[in-house]
Amino acid sequence: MTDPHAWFDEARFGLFVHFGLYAIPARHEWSMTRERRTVEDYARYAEVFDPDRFDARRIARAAREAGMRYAVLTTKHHEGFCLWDSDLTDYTSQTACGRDLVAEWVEALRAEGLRVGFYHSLLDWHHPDYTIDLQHPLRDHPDRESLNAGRDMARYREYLHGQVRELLTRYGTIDYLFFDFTYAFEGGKFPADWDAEHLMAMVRELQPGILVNDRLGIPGDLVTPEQYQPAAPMTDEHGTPVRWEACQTTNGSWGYDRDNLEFKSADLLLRMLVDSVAKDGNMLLNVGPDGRGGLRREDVDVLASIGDWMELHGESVHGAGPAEGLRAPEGTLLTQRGDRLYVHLTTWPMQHVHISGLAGKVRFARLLHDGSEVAHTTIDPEQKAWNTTVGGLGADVVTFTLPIMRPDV
Ligand code: FHN
Repeated sequence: MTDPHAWFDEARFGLFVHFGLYAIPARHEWSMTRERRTVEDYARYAEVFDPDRFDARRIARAAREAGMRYAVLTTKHHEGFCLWDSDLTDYTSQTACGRDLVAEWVEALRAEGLRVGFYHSLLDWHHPDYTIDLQHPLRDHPDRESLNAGRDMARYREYLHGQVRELLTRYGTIDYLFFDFTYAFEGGKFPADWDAEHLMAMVRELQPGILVNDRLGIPGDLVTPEQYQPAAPMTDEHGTPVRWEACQTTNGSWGYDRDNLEFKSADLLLRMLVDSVAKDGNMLLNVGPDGRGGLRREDVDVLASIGDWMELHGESVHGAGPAEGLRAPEGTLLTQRGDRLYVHLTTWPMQHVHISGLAGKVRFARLLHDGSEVAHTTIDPEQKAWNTTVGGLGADVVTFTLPIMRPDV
């Protein structure tokens, strides 16, 4: 039987999009709770929500051109504002501006040949029955206990399941569902708070081939390390390899954070992507559209730079995985696809790269970006090019330096 999630391993690279009312205060997608905003005060943003520059097709095209094969949109974040025309609340983009942004998202992704992903928050700081916990905007309220006495989490669970049902029955095949998130400790939320087992069963019944993450607090189809790169391929408690995806950001923020200009370079993000593939994982890279729904210039530029590299090197990422039985020295990442080994140097010029275990296995070494042979050459280091010395390809140890090249080099 074919693995319904094989597309995910082939894809290796996806786009994460955090968009909601929080793009208007433009400080953090947790503004509502960090600033202890009341529901009434925060809901004023819905009255001015007008994402005139939210262009799902433009976002999908930028993702495809960056070499991404799937994309995940926040259908609802913790603030509770819904980007689709839900029957269960008026706190939606449909009510605010007459647009079902989830519908626009799905149509755009399919038009660009991308797999469709939904992020859905389990937390909901707007809903009157969602119990006030340590993450809630009202957590310091003097009457928290009496306020909670009037809240019925069972009614919230019904709302949560009902909205997930809407999302999985109105927009055709959904490939990936990213629930977010369970914090199972005193004063937090446990899987039972979501009725996680029944919710997962419903998801599988409505969308049999869907990929679901691990943040319901019960086992899903993959694990999702957040804002760090695992040190090695990820395994479960028994040492069995597990599917995993690192979710990362371009600038450390998920939602639009106007004053945060600490953007990672395309080189660093590419190293993180190749690092994920070398450890048999994926990378989901986040951008946060601004208060009008437009992508910020820095995100557009970094996705375009990544796309330049992926145009020439994508075969070392898509459908690739760890190099079998080989170890890479510090500063070198190895990925493999079929009988092709890809040697990614993350620093150069380097004198030597020693990769043992290749005796007699290397038929030909060349640069991936232009197909040129890697031979005994010494190029003038002043040209900021690189030295290449290739040991006897039949030798026990193949020694060559192959910087990660980009068209502009
Ligand atoms: O609280 C959220 C956060 O805002 C963001 O959505 C990330 C993305 O994975 N998930 C939660 C923090 O783990």
